[in-house]
Amino acid sequence: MSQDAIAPEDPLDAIVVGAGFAGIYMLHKLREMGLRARVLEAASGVGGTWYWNRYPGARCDVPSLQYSYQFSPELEQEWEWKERYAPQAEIMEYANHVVDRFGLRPHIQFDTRVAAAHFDDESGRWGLTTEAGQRLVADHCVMATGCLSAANDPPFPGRDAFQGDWYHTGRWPHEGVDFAGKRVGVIGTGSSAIQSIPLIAAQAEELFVFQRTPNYSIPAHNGPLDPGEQRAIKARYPEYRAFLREQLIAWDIEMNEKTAAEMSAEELRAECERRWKLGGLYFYGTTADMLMDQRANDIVASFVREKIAEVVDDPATAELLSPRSVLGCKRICADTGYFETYNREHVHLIDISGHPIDEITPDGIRVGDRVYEVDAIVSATGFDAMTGAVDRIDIRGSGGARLRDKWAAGPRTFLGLATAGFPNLFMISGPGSPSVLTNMMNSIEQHVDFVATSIGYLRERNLRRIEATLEAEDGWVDHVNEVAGSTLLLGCNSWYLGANVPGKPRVFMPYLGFPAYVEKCEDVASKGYEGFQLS
Ligand code: FAD
Ligand code: N01
Repeated sequence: MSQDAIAPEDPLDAIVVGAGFAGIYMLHKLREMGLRARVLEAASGVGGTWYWNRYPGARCDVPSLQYSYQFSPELEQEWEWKERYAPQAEIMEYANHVVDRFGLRPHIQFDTRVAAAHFDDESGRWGLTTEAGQRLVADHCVMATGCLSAANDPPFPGRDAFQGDWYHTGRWPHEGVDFAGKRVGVIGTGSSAIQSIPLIAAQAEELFVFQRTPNYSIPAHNGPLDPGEQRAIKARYPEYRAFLREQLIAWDIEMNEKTAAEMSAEELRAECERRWKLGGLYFYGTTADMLMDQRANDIVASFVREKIAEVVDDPATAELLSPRSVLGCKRICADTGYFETYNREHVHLIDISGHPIDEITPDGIRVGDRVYEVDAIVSATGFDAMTGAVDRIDIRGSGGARLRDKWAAGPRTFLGLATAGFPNLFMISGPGSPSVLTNMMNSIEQHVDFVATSIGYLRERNLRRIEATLEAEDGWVDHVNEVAGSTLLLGCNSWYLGANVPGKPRVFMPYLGFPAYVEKCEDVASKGYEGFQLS
């Protein structure tokens, strides 16, 4: 692929930023439409999340047969998943297979980080500049930059002086890390920490886990995928996918239709036990009202705390590991032997809820008077979610308006797809879309299809510009907030609210309700892109 600038007189039809599952499918759709498109990707390979997050134990929490593309029935049939929940390596293999199967690799430019994207009112085109200074021009720009791709790496004082090794789970070395014989500190107890801690503990000589807030985690019960189950799903894939699209979070969690109040105490207890055995995120479906009704949530949450107390030998450690917040207001974690790990003598839980990490010293982590001496630190501190990746690009729309300024008090979009003042710019799973509250493969495909159809619609009619109206955007932002406000999802300091990044405005970013969302998108398209201005 030529690194030369594309002359303004020879622009591309579209530039896609990012080669995760969103960028891969977007490129495929655009090429299918006969358009000249290129993907720019900061990494040296495809896969996005699964390229970067190679920490021990990284795997999907959506069953493999659901976390996969549905756009190609042939692909759907020929790919054989090996485990119930696919590990990172298997998902990477799948991403690479898709890219080669559909001949996409020559159109992806790797090791290319986009630094700026500016809209030119005169030509009606986007000009992109890479960190290396390459300039490209295109009619449309699609940000497929990911909801969880911008690492949140808190600037702990003294960090640069640390003499050991420093890792972030979302930037894990490709060659792997050997912790044998090492004293290790893990900062954070979110999903990434919960997946990696048991495996790091199995290697390390001593492990210190620095916990600010405990998390709800349910055993995943991963294992080989039953070939019979795989055959059965494949035999009815279209029907199964249609069923998934009808679900609130676009995946099959066997949602209980009864509310807590509609069940007897015994029935509810039995359902909690059944869900515990089903494992992982099936727990979201324990009662129909778990995310709406505090009482229902309290009952299910206290069941999880009981399980933690049963598993963890030391009562004080069990108590520290027991979350008190709303179950599900942060994404529930799925683990393999997480709580059990704290029964190992060389694993120590350090409570930093009342007193944060003061500093990183050359040989460890200081909290108050005590320095925990370690050879390696794993920052499992998550992501500047949903807005981080786009915010890190200098995006300027019509009249030179900066997206960072427009979003200073929180992101504002119409459908999480577009934002007023930024014509011909689309986002895949942007803030205001169901995205992270769904099986993201479903959300990604739905978004890409919407964007591709919109571009096709414009071209058929010789139109050159599409832009969300301020009115539609304001209405949508109000609706997203209203839906979130009717749930318990605002009940803790989650990354859904941006609360994990100091200084980030507290705004609930995703939209709850995949089917209602799809219906809205279809309605918008059927009315000639109502809520967008076309010219
Ligand atoms: P990404 O995969 O994040 O890809 C975005 C790409 O854009 C990256 O490759 C990045 O390098 C590139 N990029 C960003 N900025 C720039 C720039 N300025 N210039 C050039 N390139 C850029 N979702 C689920 O539904 N189920 C799961 O079980 C699940 N597990 C997850 C586990 C982990 C550890 C994480 C972090 C996320 C998980 N997710 C899960 C969410 C996951 O992010 C999505 O499922 C999906 O992979 C997102 O695909 P994407 O293409 O939208 O974004
Ligand atoms: O990140 P997180 P993650 N000092 O933000 C702590 C997906 N995912 O990478 O809770 C000390 O959840 C922070 O503490 P607190 C999934 O959607 C899925 O684990 O803010 N601690 C928290 O404990 C997930 O939700 C899987 O008080 C600090 C942790 O770091 C999302 O990605 C696996 C701190 C960060 O947890 C993000 O998960 C992995 C500080 N300054 C990821 N700053 C699956 O299982 C932050 N923390 C599929």
